[in-house]
Amino acid sequence: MEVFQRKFGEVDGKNVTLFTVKNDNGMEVSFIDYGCIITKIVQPDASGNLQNVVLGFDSMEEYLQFSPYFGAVVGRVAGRIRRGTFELDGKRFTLAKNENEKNHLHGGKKGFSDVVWDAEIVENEKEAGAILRYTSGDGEEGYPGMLALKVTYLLTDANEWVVTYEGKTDEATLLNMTNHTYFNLSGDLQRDVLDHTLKLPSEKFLEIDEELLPTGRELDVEGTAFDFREARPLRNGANSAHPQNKLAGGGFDHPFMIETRKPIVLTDETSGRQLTVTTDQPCVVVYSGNQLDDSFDIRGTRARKHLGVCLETQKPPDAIHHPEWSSVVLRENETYRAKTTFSFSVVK
Ligand code: FUC
Repeated sequence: MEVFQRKFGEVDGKNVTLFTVKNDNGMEVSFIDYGCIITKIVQPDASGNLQNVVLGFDSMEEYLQFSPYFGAVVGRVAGRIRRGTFELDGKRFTLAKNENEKNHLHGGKKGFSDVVWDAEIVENEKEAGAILRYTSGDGEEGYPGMLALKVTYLLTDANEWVVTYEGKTDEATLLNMTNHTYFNLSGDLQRDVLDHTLKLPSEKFLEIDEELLPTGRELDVEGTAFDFREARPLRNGANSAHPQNKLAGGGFDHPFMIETRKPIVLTDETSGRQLTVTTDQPCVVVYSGNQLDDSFDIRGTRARKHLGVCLETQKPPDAIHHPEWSSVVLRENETYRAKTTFSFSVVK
């Protein structure tokens, strides 16, 4: 399989390159080396119609102006860190507070989503994509340690988009990366994602507060709109009177504790498109695009609430303040590794 590349734009005096990889089934994934942003995923529907199933833009300017982390890799730490501060080995660190000058969100003011990575193309018989590398300096956004990062994107001929993350540090630091792609499997931006169904191997989700940060309580999904053990439409959560759905802005902005390697399945019955996500991570943040508004256009269509859904596989947000959850501390003798596979198919 082959990777095509062309100039996409410029940022900070650097060229940004767009990479496109296609397989024999008509599937196509495009990404740029800025923020490792997935700009487009083209997938056939049940009748073979090829359409884009993710939210993204065609110009660098739009990514710089509007993007709510569309398609990007986020880090060092995905999600929010309360008050942008934490203690590690007896030392207090202060991070960039990029949400309401209160909390740290998705890596800060200039996180992994806002820098140009070095891309090395990978082309094999059955898969192709790129290895993207970035070195995050000691003190970047307030985090300790110099971090060497590697993100690998591969599209396979089995219609899988495989994402692997690796990180090494020279001093103890925090690392918890994810990809922030907004899916809309309908391929039609006239339709939102509320009729998509989701199936999730999760018995517990994390309660959030008004600042959308986990309170520390794990709640039972049983008897709530959070119970996705059987497939159900996202609309149930958008319409739900559950205080947690209301707090999230009408829908979901919640971490779910999941059994690793069990499939998370998103389906759009109308187009017949299905996405199956498998991960080695213990948590997925389901964000139903509640904060998307009509302040910008997405490829000619006005953006609006619920136009996409993110399935952010990771360790729990704000885990540094909750020792009972998986640790996001990375030490100098360790390698951070995470892998998530997005597998595209159709149901008749
Ligand atoms: C998600 C959410 C947020 C936010 C953002 C763009 O991960 O948790 O609330 O709005 O992404």
